[in-house]
Amino acid sequence: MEKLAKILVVVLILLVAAVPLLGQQIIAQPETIELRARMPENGGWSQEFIYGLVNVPIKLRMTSDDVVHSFALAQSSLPSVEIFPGKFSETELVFDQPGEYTFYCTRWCGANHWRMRGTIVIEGPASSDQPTSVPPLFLQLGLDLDAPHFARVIPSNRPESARASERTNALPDGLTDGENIWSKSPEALWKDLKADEDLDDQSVWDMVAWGLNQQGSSGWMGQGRELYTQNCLACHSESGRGDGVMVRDLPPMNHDKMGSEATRPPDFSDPAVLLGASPALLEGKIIRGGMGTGMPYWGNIFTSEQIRSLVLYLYSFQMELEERP
Ligand code: HEC
Ligand SMILES: [Cu+2]
Repeated sequence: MEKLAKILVVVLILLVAAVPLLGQQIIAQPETIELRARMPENGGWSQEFIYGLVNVPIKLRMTSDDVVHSFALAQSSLPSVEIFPGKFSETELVFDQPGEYTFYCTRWCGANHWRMRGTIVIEGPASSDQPTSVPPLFLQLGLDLDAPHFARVIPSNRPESARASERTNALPDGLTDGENIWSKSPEALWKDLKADEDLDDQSVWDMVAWGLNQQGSSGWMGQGRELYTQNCLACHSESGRGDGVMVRDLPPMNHDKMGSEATRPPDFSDPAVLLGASPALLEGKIIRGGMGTGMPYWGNIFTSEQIRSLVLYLYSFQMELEERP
């Protein structure tokens, strides 16, 4: 049994090693690559892998075999390119670093739309100034993303960041430490502050909202709203209740079996859901996705800053946050 596993592993490794080689031989140094877009049910992108070299331009000639799609390069500021049936759209890409770059469709072309993703593999020498990446906090903390996480302590009024702003000349320690805020659920942060500060419950909730608000970079709210509307609304819905058009026919979420079966998303309008979840946990879920549940993974699509904006935007279903100037 073990031997079989070993052989399998060897074969798999050989296969993995062979795939880039094969691809390279067939389409090394492409001048122009034709990329056909199709709904995932019809086969998805005609090429899931595109190979290229550092600093050699790749010209993509794209068309659709069914409905309107759109080509976007993940983690980049490149505007997406619409792809129409019967027409060709072109775009040219140049990469100055080797690596794997994700491309994806940004049009809701069907229930499996988010599976329309592919990889551009770039080979060649790395330039020296490549930034080193830090693993996201949920990995550092070893969080179980699928453990139930309902909050028991719920504010009687909506927490409001602006109300706490007046007090911020005397900040408790827990609110000046970004990692502390990012690793604790709002409920846990509230309990910590409540134990240390001689303040009424609502004032402490307002401080929690203020602390979260400080974690966004400038423009986070607009960015979060835009990303949510474009990528999350179809399932999580505008109200955050989790009854978007794509999931209406699915059974409601079962929080005890989170992350295992296809259900509707959790109800973000229920305070117990979000106030019991730390930013690190929500971030982890967005990066990793829901495994078997239909919650897509976004880790290779958005930058870490975009994901932060999304996390904070989710909390705004439960608190009054404000854009900092
Ligand atoms: C295709 C449907 C779908 C789309 C699109 C989708 N989600 Fe989800 N999401 C789900 C489902 C289903 C769950 C519940 C399953 C789970 O938690 O594993 C979920 C769970 C989550 C959770 C976990 C919440 C918790 O309390 O644990 C977060 C956070 C989340 N989604 C954020 C997002 C964001 C942000 C986007 C857009 C960038 C997004 N989702 C897009 C279906 C979707
Ligand atoms: Cu699509």
